[in-house]
Amino acid sequence: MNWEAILAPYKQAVEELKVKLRGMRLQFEFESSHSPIEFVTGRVKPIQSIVEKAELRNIEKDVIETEIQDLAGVRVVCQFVDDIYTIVDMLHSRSDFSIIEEKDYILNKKDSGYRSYHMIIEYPVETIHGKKIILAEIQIRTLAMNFWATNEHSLNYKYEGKLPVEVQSRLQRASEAAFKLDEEMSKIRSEIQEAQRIFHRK
Ligand code: 0O2
Repeated sequence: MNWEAILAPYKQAVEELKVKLRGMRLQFEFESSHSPIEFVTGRVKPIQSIVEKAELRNIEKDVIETEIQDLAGVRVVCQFVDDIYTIVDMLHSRSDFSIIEEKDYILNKKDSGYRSYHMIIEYPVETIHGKKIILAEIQIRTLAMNFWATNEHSLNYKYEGKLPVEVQSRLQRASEAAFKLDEEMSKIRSEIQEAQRIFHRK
């Protein structure tokens, strides 16, 4: 398989989506209002992990592009939980892509302790062969959720998905602590934002 050629439109989509989402952040900044976006990252799934995921789930090569929905992935990281839903609402009103699936792993956290809001979108990319509509995943989460997910992801990689029970239970506790942190920060949100406005003006 010519992976480079297959993944080229996905690479372009990730770059375009990063520009667009970072543009939202800049616009909030120019208007001197609180930005619901802290930062934006993106990646094309590495070939090795595409192959591994396809093997694990018995996905045939010719359906990889429809069955693996996160070949293109962008991540929006927010300060507060409410910001996540502000972004979700804003993404709903956009006309440059359509949302085909949403998973709220904040209201329904995963057994692992994972929390995040996921959107699968259909995104049109202009290629040298014409328009190609690809699937992309947008993950929206708080800084605390991101901290937890990044660490859990590293541990899963280290233990090849077979986490020792002790590590699993620590991760469960860490997940609850991250959730509590988000709750506590939300309660003093207006104070934090006021402080950050003053800081910005200086
Ligand atoms: P990577 O290495 O990040 O690319 P589904 O078929 O809907 O049950 P699917 O397709 O895996 O499952 O979708 P889901 O559950 O929305 O997860 C997609 C991505 O979300 C994952 O991609 C991870 O990035 C992230 N994710 C989901 N669950 C967890 C979790 O328990 N811990 C962490 N750290 N991340 C999670 P990949 O391909 O698994 O991994």
